[in-house]
Amino acid sequence: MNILAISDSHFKYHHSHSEDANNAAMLIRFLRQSIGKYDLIALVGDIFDLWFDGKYTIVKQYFPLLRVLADLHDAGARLIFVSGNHDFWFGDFLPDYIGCEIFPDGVTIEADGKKIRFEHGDTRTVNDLRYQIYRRFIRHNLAKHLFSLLHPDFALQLGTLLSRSSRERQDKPALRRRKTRGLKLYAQSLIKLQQADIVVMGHSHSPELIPLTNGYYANCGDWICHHSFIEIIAGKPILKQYKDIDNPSSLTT
Ligand SMILES: [Mn+2]
Repeated sequence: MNILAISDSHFKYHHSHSEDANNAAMLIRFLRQSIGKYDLIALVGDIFDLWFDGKYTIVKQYFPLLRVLADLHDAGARLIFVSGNHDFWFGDFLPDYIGCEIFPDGVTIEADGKKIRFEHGDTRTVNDLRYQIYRRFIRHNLAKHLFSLLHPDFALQLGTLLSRSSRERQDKPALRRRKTRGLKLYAQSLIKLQQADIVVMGHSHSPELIPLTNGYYANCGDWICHHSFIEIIAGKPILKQYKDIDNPSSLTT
């Protein structure tokens, strides 16, 4: 079985920097080149920088990404989407119109005799109680319902303000690294308990493939700095970086 896992592209509806637009275009090109190559594609959270879909509405700026996801699905790939800390308010759009299965807290898949766990990782950081409380509140159905009562254009702006303020509170790199150490520890414990052979996560934005006793911890990295992804071919994980031949400047990174 050929599996692709990506995370943390933070695809935006509004590009405030030219880098955002470049990263978005690169992701679309990569996914377009992936059509027909994979049996399973795992989207391991924070694919969208902010997601919501209403009873009658979606964010039209996401159409290029949604279209390629639909094409991947139509070409035979099973699509699984694990919620991140930026994309979790999913309505029926992704499952009903794209054919994406949604897993709010992660999922374990069996393939080629391996148990593969996909999880974003935001609940596995260490010393992060404040975020865990915020997460409970923001994922609550009441918060989602109140948001859905707003005009979508206004809701989107409000959501952007909220996520911007949470970004401004973001930790310095050293503290972030200490917190995301929890992801590898979690992977180690799952493998020890024989609940997984390969644990694929995101969230840290650090691409990693670490062999452990009886398994692997794999982190997809991101599509902001690294343009990295994990392939699992016949049960063997590989960490790769996309080299964008249509955009030669990306080859120097
Ligand atoms: Mn995240």
